[in-house]
Amino acid sequence: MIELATSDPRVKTQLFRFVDVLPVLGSFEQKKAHLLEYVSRPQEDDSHDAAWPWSLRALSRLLKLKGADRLLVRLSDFQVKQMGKNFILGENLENALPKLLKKRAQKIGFTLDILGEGVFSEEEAAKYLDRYTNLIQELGKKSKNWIRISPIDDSPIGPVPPVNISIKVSALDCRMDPLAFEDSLTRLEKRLEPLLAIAVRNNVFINFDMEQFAMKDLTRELFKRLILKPEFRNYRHVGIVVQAYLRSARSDIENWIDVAHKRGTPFTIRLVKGAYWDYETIISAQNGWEAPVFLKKSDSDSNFEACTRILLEAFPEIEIAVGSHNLRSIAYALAYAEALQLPTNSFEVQMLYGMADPFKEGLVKKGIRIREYDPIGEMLPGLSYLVRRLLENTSNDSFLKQSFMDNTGIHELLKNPSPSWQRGEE
Ligand code: 2OP
Repeated sequence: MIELATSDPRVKTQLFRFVDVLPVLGSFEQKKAHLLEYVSRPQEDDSHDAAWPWSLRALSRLLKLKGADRLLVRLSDFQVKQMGKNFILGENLENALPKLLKKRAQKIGFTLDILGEGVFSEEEAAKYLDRYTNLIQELGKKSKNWIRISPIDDSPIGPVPPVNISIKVSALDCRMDPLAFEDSLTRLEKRLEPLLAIAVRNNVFINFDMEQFAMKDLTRELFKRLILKPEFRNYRHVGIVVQAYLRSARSDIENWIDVAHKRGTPFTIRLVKGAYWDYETIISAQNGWEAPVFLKKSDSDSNFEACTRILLEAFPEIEIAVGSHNLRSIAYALAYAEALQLPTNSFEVQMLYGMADPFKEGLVKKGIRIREYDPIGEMLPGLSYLVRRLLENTSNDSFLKQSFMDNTGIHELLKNPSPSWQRGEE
């Protein structure tokens, strides 16, 4: 499916539209009608039929054949569900737990995320808060009997909790709005305080995920206020994300270093490139704003390396989790840590479930602390997550596509991502 999507941008768009709507479709007729609509040339496309991608034309012809239509609808249903399974660990903790323990035995730690973001009602927000509370309590209790595994459960400055949970704060409040900054903060603080207290009691690591740029400052302020409270000030096992595709990433990191200084207890920063690039560029273009993200992939890659340097140099005041599937970015972090003579377990590398598995194995062999981001939940609340994964895996700039589909050579993959301003382009 991914190969089909990368064949033509129009195929990609139509396919994503179908994936996006499929989980809410019930009957065969509904599914067939939507599939037919998406494979057919849309009215706004002013070319002629022969110019419409052949794969979509072939599908549309098949869908009109009696008998073939049933088969095709079932096949696409199956394919989308399969694709979901590739990126979602399990529907609930019960079926995910054996997989998590197996991974731990292979020296791959986890951070568990409950799929769902940007909720629309208070009822839904309360449900997520409840689910996170139960998850922390249940896993915290169970993990007391787990054996410690090296290197994933150890860092030079102390033990690392075996249970690590990633939270998207937009799942916990339906009125989270940067324009109502203080109001949103007050509500979210009230919801997250008890959650953090339970995490502390159960020795569970809590990570705040980063979402759209519009929510960044709110999420940062929330995290900052919480971790500076007397009851959480000494708790090391909290973390937040910095997205290197943001032009503000470096100054945000400098701010975090000041916070760490003031706090006196380290916390973790997960450095990622960022998963909302398409969204950010489209929203800013639509509004006539300057994009908050770098427009060239090499600029994000190069900024990632600069941020890696700053964060590794800040150890042990701040701990870094390098979140990437890009061989060059990971290799850079490893090499820079070595140059600083930091022990190999002073940082971790994080990768998503279902992506770049051979790299995970390679890092385990090198004795690196590696953690997998494992989402649990159902397809419907997981759709945005799935679409982000599809976008990543089908982007022409994607390192994943280059490494695992295009057979790009190792020298090319490890090439220095020289930023465009050095080439006089920006
Ligand atoms: C995302 O949800 C992994 O947090 C990242 O796309």
